[in-house]
Amino acid sequence: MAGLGTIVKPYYTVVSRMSGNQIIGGQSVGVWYFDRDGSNQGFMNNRQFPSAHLEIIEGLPSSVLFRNLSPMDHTIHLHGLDVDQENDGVPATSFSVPMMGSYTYQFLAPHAGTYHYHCHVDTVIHYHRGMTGAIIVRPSDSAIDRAWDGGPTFDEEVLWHLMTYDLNWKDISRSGLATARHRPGVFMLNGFESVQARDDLFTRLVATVGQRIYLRVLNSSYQWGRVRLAGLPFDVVASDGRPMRQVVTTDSWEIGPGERYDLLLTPTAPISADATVEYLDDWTGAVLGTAATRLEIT
Ligand SMILES: [Cu+2]
Repeated sequence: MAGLGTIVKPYYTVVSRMSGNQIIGGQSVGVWYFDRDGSNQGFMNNRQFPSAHLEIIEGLPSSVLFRNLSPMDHTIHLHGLDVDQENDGVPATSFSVPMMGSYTYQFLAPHAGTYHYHCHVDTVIHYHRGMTGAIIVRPSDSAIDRAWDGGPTFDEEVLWHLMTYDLNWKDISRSGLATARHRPGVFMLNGFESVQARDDLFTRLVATVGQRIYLRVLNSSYQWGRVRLAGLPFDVVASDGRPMRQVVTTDSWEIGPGERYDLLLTPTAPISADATVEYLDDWTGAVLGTAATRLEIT
């Protein structure tokens, strides 16, 4: 079924929480995250890492009422969206929202596509702790089975949040010497390592032959991520919220930190295999670790 199970609407209440807990790399890790409409949950309403995703509508005035219920300053930076300074959530050029404060970020999204939001206060740490989420801008008629007005349609839709984690950073609250280098030991998809990601309803790719799977990929890690769909060819149709000038057909695609790509897969034969993200060392290109989920085509 197309759609990610969220109501598409132009306004949200987003609440910051620093009281989350999730098992990461076999350890119980205190995570910080944004929830949607006071749900007390982050990604897909069943985990607290990464943050909840939002789905808004192209061309409609949109707003995110941010309530900071945590004991530190935070912001919401609308990464890739065309917003003015007041609503960009970068403390150095506007302001941050203090404990128990609130602010309504207002903006208009003129292009359907896959976007990103995150806290911009001491970004290195707040982001790594989990204050990062996706924003999907739906076409002007709010359709959940079409990428943009006049764009490709699809039968299944999946959102992949690429993330890595350095357990040495888990108790750090402020960036400094200890965070000068990120050495990830945990490699995830949507906040899960392979063992959980393989069967996660919101992560695995399941369809029948001939159906079109639309895969939105947001790289929230500090490394490049290389996506492979078990060797099957797919189309790269959009980049950072805009259609590709020319669609690229490939079996492997590399995505940098903060980037978004939309991939369209139309399997022509049954297959049961792993779809993978390989996380790459910036300097050498070596594979540091892999996250995998199931690709099941019947
Ligand atoms: Cu923050």
